[in-house]
Amino acid sequence: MSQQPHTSADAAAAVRQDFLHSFLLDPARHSPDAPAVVESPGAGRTTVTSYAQLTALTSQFADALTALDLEPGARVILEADAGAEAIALLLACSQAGLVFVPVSPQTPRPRLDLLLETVRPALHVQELNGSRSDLPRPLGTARFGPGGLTVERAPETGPPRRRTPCPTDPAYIIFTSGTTGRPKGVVMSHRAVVAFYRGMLAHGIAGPGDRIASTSPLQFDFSLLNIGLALGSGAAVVPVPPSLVRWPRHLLRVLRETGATQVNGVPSIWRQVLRHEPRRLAALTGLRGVLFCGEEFPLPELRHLQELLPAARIVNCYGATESMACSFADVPNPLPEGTERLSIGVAHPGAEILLVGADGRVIVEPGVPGEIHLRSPALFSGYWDDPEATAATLVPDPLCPQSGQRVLRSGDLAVRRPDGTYAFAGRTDSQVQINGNRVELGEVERRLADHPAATAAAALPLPLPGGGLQLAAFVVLAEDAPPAGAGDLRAFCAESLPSYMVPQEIRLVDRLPVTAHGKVDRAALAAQAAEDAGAAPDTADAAAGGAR
Ligand code: 8PZ
Repeated sequence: MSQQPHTSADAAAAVRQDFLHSFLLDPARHSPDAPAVVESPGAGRTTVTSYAQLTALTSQFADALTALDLEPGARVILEADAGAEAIALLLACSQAGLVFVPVSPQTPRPRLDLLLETVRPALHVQELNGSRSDLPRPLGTARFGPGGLTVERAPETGPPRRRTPCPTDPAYIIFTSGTTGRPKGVVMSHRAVVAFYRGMLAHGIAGPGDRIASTSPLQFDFSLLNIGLALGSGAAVVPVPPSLVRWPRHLLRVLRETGATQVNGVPSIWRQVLRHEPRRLAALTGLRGVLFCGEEFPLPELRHLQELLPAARIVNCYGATESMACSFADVPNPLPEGTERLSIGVAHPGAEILLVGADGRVIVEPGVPGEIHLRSPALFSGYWDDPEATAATLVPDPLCPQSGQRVLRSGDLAVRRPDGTYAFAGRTDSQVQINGNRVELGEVERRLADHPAATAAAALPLPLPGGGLQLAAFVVLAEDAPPAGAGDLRAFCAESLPSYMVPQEIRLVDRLPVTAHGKVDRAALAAQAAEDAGAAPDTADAAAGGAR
């Protein structure tokens, strides 16, 4: 429990605690010499950045940003992978009252252009060796490195209309897949993200001395959870370069050389490690924890992980970018026989899950599926420049619509179990998770249908023989269109979609089957694909289940 402020200085300090940077760099939580960021980009090249160094770098970056005289709330595109400097830079944006928008250096140019048009940032920042060029004015451009921030072209902006950042201001914007074919910008305020961190830290998932490997790229908020969990606990974050995560030996080398005690990531990061390097994994006896989020962990793989790391605490974190996350539940070890679905627990302290039926009624009986609605101080402020989508997701409290309070309508189904915890039970819409990446099938379908040779397209997840899902698409070509093959369609998608949204398999078909309601019959497509692959009939159900 935090102490009550006694003086006006204490009160002002308490308000400052509601900003991302001051909360995470609060000296009360760590000692200056303790490691804050540990990196190992190549064999034998481990570097440690202490809290004192991270704080100094953050201030140096913040001074350079403040000198640009931008108004609070101006957006900064941060195009980088996670590392000590990138972390200092996002904290510096917070310190300077600016909103960071993390973007992968692998983002296709048309998608970056779309983001630039959408959020109209004041500044684009990349690493010293970043290759982005020809960025349009009036955008300012800068590069960052261990030596500080170098402004290449100052932003062209008017005099600031406001001066004082408030905790209700946006701290960051994260872009996720959108149903309408445009990515949706999830705006999170300082107050919301700090409220989330406070709720998360109450679970005691990490402590000083921990080294938390973060396997998610910076543009996903999972990496922000890891940074918050590590710095908020006085522990160190270990950003694993995205190019190494999918290579079991490289991943294990990073974990070994950095002395990682916890590994956080989507379930699919474990698949290749379990298959190819079980002994090397079991030899990492310093691993005390695993936290996963983003999708259900296939139970056979989870059991295998428990066997190899018998002493590790495994935490199932459930939630969506719109509230960063929602709940943390310890996975029982061993998993009881007959377990079909994992518990997602209950919402973190300060938040509450409510289940709502299709008829709008709040469900109180155990075992009856309903849509998760989340009441929380950590909800997003809205989708950037999209009031319609915001109103559809931040909805009046179903229990007391008169109050003006909004809750998050998640699109996720769950059932309450007799012990009061919840079990995840799929989606209400066509959002799917491919290797933990959120994909709106509609966004993929729109891109395919934009191809001059295509008249209709349906995307869906299909099971891979070795486990996991791949994104597949069925495309109908126009009769009079110039010839196009699956390779052309894939290349067309890759021009503007992130790689995880490019269908791995594209089939050309004469027509798309439809249901009695005239909707594309994805279950029939999945069944057809399973039949073609000679798979067991229940595989088709699994594929259709994620995309009702
Ligand atoms: C799940 C689960 C789960 C999510 N079991 N389905 C942020 C910070 C740390 C950890 C995780 C996050 C999330 N924002 C990650 C994430 O996946 N966000 S998302 O917005 O891209 O997707 C959210 C959706 O993924 C949820 O609505 C669920 O459908 C699904 N999901 N966690 C089963 N533990």
